[in-house]
Amino acid sequence: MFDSLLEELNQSLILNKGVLLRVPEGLSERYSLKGQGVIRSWLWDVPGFRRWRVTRMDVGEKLQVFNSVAYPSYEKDQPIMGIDLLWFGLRGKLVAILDFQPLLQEQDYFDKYYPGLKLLRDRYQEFNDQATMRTYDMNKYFSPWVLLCRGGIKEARTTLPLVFNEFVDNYFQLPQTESSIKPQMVRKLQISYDIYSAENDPAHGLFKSYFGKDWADRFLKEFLFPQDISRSGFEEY
Ligand code: BLA
Repeated sequence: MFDSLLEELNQSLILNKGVLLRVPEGLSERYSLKGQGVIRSWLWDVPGFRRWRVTRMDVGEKLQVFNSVAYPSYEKDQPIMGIDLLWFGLRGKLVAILDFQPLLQEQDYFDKYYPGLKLLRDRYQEFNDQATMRTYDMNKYFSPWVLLCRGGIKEARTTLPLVFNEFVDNYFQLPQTESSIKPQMVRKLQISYDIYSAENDPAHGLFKSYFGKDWADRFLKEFLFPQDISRSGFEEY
């Protein structure tokens, strides 16, 4: 599950002149201590973005994960792109969340960046489950049009691939007009997104149980939500 979506995202990144970067030693691939799962991650350098990360976790029928976050350059005030897809095969349950995560919860900002996402959500009612959010505060870094689906095999196989495709295309087509937020402020807001996300991420326990506490702590701090990547230089692949 999700490999075709990963492939589709990779193709989009290449089309948008993305180049693979080196992931810090030890974080690019890790097998479970219990010997039944693997997690792999990639980092992309994409023009207009300061960081684009992708993670795929494969624990067979038990759990499949596809997670990606894109941070625009500090010179741009575009929303952060967030994707979190989970498939619990034994129960046949899909949890899919896709959002343009806003830096500001303001009308002008929504008017500028959200017409596409609004249309998308109007067309896919199955992705309208945001009322079921528990661990995150909807008003912080989620948009009013977050696509959230708690579904089954039908949604996973038929609707999700369509939504995913349009969602990614839409994100690349966001307006490129001048930023109305100063780079220093964008930086602050992106860092506080990482701090907030690291505190609220429901995945830490999961990572700990599969890959051990030390690795889970490092993965969260260094890869998922490093707060400010400009302090550590990544080499080109
Ligand atoms: C929910 N995400 C979850 C859950 C898990 C993960 C286990 C709970 C599933 C459930 O509700 O049954 C797992 N999150 C992961 C994993 C990674 C991760 C494995 O980050 C890393 C590889 N989460 C994000 C991003 C978004 C996001 C970028 O990482 C934004 C689109 C959202 N995840 C998100 C939301 C929920 C969730 C909104 C539902 C939580 C809730 O009910 O409040």
